[in-house]
Amino acid sequence: MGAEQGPHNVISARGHPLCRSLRTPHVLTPSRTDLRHASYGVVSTLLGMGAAHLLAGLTVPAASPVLAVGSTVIDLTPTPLKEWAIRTFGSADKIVLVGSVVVVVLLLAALTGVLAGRRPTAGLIALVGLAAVAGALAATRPAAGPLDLLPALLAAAVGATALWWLTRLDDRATDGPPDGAGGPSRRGVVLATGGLAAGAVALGGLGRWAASYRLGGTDVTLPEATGPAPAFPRGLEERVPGITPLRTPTRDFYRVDTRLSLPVVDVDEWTLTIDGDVDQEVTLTFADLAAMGVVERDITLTCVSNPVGGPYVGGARWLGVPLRDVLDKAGISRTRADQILSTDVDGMTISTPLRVALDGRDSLIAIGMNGEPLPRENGFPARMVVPGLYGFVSACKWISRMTLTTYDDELAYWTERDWVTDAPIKLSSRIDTPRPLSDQAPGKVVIGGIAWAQGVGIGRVEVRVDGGAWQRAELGPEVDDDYWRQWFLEWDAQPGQHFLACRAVDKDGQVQTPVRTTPFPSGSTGVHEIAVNVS
Ligand SMILES: Nc1nc2c(c(=O)[nH]1)N[C@H]1C(S)=C(S)[C@@H](COP(=O)(O)O)O[C@H]1N2
Ligand SMILES: [Mo]
Repeated sequence: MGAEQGPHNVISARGHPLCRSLRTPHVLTPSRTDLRHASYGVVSTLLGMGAAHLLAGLTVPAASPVLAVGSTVIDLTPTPLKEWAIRTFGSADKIVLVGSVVVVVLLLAALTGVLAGRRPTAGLIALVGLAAVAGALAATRPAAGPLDLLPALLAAAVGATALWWLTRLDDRATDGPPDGAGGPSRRGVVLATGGLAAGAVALGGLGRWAASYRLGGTDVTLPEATGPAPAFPRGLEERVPGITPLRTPTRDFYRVDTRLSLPVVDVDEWTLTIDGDVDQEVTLTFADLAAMGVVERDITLTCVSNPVGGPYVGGARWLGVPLRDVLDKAGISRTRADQILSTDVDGMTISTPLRVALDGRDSLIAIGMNGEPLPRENGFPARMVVPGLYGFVSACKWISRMTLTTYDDELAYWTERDWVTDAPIKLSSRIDTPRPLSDQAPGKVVIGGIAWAQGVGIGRVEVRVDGGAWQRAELGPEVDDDYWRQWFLEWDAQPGQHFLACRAVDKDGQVQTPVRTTPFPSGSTGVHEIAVNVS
């Protein structure tokens, strides 16, 4: 990739008569040489990264240098910057992040190459140093093992060898055809560089494929629910085109987590341990869980990072074991714990206030979603779901341990980053249709969307046009109080620009506040207001 930019042209341009005459001034010669060597640094680093990505794909995907560095950057990113990235780039935030990491790494790699051109040993040491940083980061991830060092070691070995080889080829290269002394032609060096670049891309691609291939299927047999949810009502989708479907199709369900690669979980080896301040520590297999008696619940999950009007909210039918039943296996009647510290298969932690989770709401260890096993993205093989709490304090995906402990003794990932510990989902609503800034024909326009008040239920939804009086919208079918509610209102649109706003009122009469707050530290508030053009 990197080798296709500037350096190639510069190298081949050297045969051009004009360029040849430019070769003499000493100021220009070093910079051209530097550019060539920079390309060697970039290509060698890419090749090392590609080889490491493949090895990681075959062993521990998250130990890939790119992913290890990326994950560390995610963890170290200050909360306001993270908020900004999610706001600005949405779900593409990780692509932007990995892209930025790669750009920085390749800049460093280019410098390494330049250094190697001048002082070969120093250049090689710098390249090994780059790989060592990645190795250190991979090996210090929460659930890292000794295997996690291997990809970085391989990156160092492959990268340094390639750099040494290219630097040496360049040294011996001649401007004409290969000379009698065995020196390669300039063209030969360019070809070698291009070949290694292609190799890097191929290795990296193979690594990606290996990782996803190893993820395998998620086909487990789900048990029948002893407490099946009632028949799911028909939503307003047909009546109100453009409205959020009453049940989010699984593939469209939002995804929010700190991961760059999906964890590889073999369900036959997976276990869930309950420990900490319990009567006795227990470890359950997937079969143990599935045999415990599962219930089915319709619950709307929401992310604390969802801005007003944002997309990080979804409604699904979850199949799972009541959380209390799972904790009772370990015995918690005498516990002094105030939090459940959940740990995922890779050591990520999420804490949930114990009393809230067990206050009678339908908290689950979920193993199914919309009639299927959990998708990889949403926590296969098991996750926590607690209605009414934002996901970051409740919905631990790929859960492998629940430790009964206290906030004084242990801090979870987001608690360390100053988010609140008890985070009830805020009463909110969103306009789905018409789309912001869309053009509408005058006459009947249907304004529609969704509203949620988990735990209490939506009492009514109101719509305001151009700052006028709040008008009551018509509600869609009710699923349950933990589930969102669709709504719509017919509006007689007159030509001009108009502002449309909505607000929810819960069944207790609490009105959604117009006061705007950011998602940090306990969830955004404010009403969703959009502009549309009628002409
Ligand atoms: N292991 C793990 N679980 C996690 C997270 C995470 O980063 N790691 N993110 C949480 C957050 S912030 C939310 S909002 C929900 C999102 O669940 P979803 O991706 O299935 O929509 O998962 C929660 N569970
Ligand atoms: Mo979240």
